[in-house]
Amino acid sequence: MLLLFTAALMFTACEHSEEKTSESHHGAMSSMSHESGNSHESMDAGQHVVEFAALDFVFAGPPEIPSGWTTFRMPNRGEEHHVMILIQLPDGISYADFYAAYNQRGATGSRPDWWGEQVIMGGPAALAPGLTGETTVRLDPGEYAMVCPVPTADGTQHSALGMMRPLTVTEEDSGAPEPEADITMTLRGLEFEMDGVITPGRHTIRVVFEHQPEGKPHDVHVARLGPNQTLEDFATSMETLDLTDVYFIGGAEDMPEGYTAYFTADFEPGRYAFWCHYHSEDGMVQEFTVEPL
Ligand SMILES: [Cu+2]
Repeated sequence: MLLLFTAALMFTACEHSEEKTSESHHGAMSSMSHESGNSHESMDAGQHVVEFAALDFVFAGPPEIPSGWTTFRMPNRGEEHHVMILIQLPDGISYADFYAAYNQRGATGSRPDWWGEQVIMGGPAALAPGLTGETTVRLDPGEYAMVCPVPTADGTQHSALGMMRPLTVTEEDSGAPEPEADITMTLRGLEFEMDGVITPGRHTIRVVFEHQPEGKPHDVHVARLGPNQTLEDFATSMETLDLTDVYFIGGAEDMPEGYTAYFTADFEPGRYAFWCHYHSEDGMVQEFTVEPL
């Protein structure tokens, strides 16, 4: 789908010419969340969990998995933020075809007829180093590509550095049930519509993609805000794709209209932001607070 590469372009639009450090801010946040992020409990007994570790710059995990409800657990063992976008390839298109087309598109801008038939099927959203993301989606059998288009400081996409790989989803069904959630988020307009309150602790949030505007779908990334970081500061960082001062704890990458994803994250008391990749420029950035118990 074009979308991914629009996204990639957005990610690479900003060149970082200067080295920035923000030890106090980032250091404090990192130490804060490392412990809970390393939890290995899955969201729910009975889930089918597959683990793909995110490294700089590769996804380490199995080459094939069963179809059906699947929890993608992504420990970020790298030093940069990562995402995992699952792309279902059109019937008859292999990963080798996709890879060749991807490179050709990068080099010449041309793309094959089938390019627009790829379908983004979600996956774990932006995740800071040291944390473990868990996002559950239901996948049909087929050939997939797993991609991280997050840019390095010099603007190179992780996918170009090796963070792109094939995944075969087999006919065998995982048999796992749809997860249970204690909070539901509905995405249809420019608001993250919440049914339920996020309290301190671990939550599984159901994300209902009720309306996906053509060519510009909703997704949700959750960022923890620093003590002195305003929502405006955060929005500015994301506009310029300067990831130095941002700290994402997960979420759900976009899926087609009518689909549902689930993500699990650990929340400590504090201020957070929901951020939608394509609609942040339209104001789809929303602050919320997790109040201490
Ligand atoms: Cu990455």
